[in-house]
Amino acid sequence: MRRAPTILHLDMDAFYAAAEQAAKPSLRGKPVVVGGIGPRGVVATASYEARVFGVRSAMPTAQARRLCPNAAYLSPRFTLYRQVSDTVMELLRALSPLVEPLSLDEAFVDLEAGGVPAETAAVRAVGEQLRRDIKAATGLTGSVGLAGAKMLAKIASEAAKPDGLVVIEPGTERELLGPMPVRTLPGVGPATAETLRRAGIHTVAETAEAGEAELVRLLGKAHGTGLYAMALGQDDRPVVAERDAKSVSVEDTFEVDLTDRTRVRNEVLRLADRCVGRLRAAGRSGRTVVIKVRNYDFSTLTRSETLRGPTDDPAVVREAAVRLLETVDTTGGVRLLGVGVTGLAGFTQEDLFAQLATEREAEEQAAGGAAEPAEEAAGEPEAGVELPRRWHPGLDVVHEEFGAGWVQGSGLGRVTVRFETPWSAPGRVRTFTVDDPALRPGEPLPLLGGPDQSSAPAIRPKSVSPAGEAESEAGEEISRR
Ligand code: TTP
Ligand code: MG
Ligand code: MG
Repeated sequence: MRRAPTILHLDMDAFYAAAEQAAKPSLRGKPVVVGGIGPRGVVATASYEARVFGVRSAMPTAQARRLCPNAAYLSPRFTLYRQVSDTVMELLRALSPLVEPLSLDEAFVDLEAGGVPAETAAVRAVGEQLRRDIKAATGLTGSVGLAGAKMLAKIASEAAKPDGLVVIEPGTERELLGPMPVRTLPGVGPATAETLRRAGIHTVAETAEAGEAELVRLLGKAHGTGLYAMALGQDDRPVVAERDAKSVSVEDTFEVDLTDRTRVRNEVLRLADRCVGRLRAAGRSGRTVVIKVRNYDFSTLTRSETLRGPTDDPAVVREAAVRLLETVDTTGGVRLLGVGVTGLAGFTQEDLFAQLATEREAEEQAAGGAAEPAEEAAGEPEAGVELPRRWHPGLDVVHEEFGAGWVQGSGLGRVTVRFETPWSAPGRVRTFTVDDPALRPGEPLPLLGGPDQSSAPAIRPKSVSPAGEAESEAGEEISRR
């Protein structure tokens, strides 16, 4: 534990949904749900306006539609989110060499390693300035937590949401954590919480009072000891720059052992996507794909496969992970699954081109299933009918006469488009036939900028486009590695 709150945790507010609201003026202040829009799709996230109705991440989209029928339901546009993420991560890297991205919208920063004086006033000023810089550079808001430990910094940013900053002064953490539900602590899922509840333990304070021996008796050695330390606010994990890391991996423990083979496979696919998300957030690629399987009896094994070259392609990592899974007997039940990529390299030029080529494809695929990528592409209202193009709601289009807009909906051979841009007033809706030759798919527009940039797509191949400001930064980033 540090004596000053020099660990910063940043998390963007309602990230995908906020990016969509910034891009689509007619949706500002309205409920927006981003995710798989098909019948088996899952919610990736919901704007705060939609959360009021109970819509949450990972909820089936069908359930969200029942709770909040008037929300806009949009397919994700990962190209845009990655672009915003890159901008945010660059701002963080300007604060310290020790930045640990956890996902596209979230990272730890070690401010002490960045030379910020170890005093509350100084770190608070840096956190507030960062929030202003993020707003200015992206148009979006993020929340900041500052504390002397990673766990506490993350709890602080959660408490700061939305659009806020919270500092936990070292020395006050036990008092602050005490009344919080035990679920607040990392690693406490519904099953652990239930075990603790049956033992009369509901809050963090009660967890600490129970004592280490009792927690070990209830939860086993590793989990019990770890939980006790966290209940005391003790967490000395360092911030690790992903750039220096040798591997990136993600894993999940399941409340109930998984026995269904399809479910196991879907979880592995989901983990592969999450792993690639972290890999990309760090601007890295890797050569070896690893899976980890812990069986019902706690026996744990890993399998790995080394590719011909480094990759950050979700399809390649998914395929390798599934191939590896096929070599493992999971019939007894699986407690934990993990997917990792090791042998990390920075981006090579070759990777970049390969990435650009597959990006469209991956988005097409993801647009149907989003948070549940294992699902097949969404059934459109007119599924079964041969369509010349698929117009997913939320995606960018350009019309020869009316200019840039986005798909509001499609069905029965028609597509409705709202013509507006991030810097325009809310726009009008027009309807076309799905094969209207004047209508074609567009590129994400920059969230900030203005009419003078309206012809410039937000994303261009970084290494070949003329140097706009964002691209020249990215170019330097690549050559540094
Ligand atoms: P989060 O930071 O967990 O959520 P959020 O940014 O939408 O909202 P907030 O932080 O204000 O509570 O996740 C970041 C993005 O990751 C989110 O916008 C969409 C995506 N995501 C999924 O696709 N599936 C999920 O289950 C979760 C939790 C997030
Ligand atoms: Mg977030
Ligand atoms: Mg997050």
